[in-house]
Amino acid sequence: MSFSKIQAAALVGALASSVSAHGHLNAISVDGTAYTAYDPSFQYQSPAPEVIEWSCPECLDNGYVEPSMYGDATKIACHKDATAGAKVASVKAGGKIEIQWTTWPDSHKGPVLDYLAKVDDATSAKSSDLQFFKIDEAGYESDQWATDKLIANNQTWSVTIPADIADGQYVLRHEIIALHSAQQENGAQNYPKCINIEVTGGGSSASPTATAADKLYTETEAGIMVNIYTDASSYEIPGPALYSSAAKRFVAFVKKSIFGLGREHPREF
Ligand SMILES: *[C@@H]1O[C@H](CO)[C@@H](O)[C@H](O)[C@H]1NC(C)=O
Ligand SMILES: [Cu+2]
Repeated sequence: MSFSKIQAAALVGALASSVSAHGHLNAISVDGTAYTAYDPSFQYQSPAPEVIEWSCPECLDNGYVEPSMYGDATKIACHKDATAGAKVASVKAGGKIEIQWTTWPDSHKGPVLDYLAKVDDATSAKSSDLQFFKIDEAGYESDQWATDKLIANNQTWSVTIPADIADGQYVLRHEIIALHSAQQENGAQNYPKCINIEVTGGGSSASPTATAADKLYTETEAGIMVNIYTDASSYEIPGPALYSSAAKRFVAFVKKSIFGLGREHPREF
């Protein structure tokens, strides 16, 4: 049987989408201060601009990390062979970080997730040493994917730093997972980006339980291998449980105790 026109069109489409439409970060605003984002073309500048975002020379194609790489922290933590940014942005605990992408294709629907990893010195941190706790997650709600909301908000995602975490430096891991081909094995596409921050004025010294990058996801968990064309409304966001501040966890505990309604992974409400 010959290679059909449909197969050829699908192949051309897949190749085109792997190089063209994806974005990278365009700008990062930390507590209202604008910071330059990393651009993969920086590798051709000498000296390369120093920024708070991690460098990823392999990201010239604006490509993704695939599920077969989930066991490799040097890929899934902060994108392929990424290395620490030279600068660090200061943010107050409870403060806000606005992360803007250059563009995002409407077809690449999926969740947006944000994590923090506590580090001594973010500028010399290594992917394989990062231990992440999740501070923000959005999947499918009210007929909208998180990526639809990001596109509608000028390609921008807003992350609030927990008010109760310990002061010090962290690597913020911001990630979109595109699920348009996730009905097949190894079909999900992870787009992680890392940003160096220093948290000041934290309300307490909470040190949430954290997970190494190579343990964040498995290739076949419900939120990674999923048919979004049939199962969007029951979508389960992947990765470890969301960290919520002590007060929120107390409310979740009371609700669970009284109503027996608590989720296994309590969410913010
Ligand atoms: C969207 O972002 C661009 C680039 O950062 C900015 O110039 C523009 O004013 C923003 N648009 C809105 C509606 O905020
Ligand atoms: Cu694509």
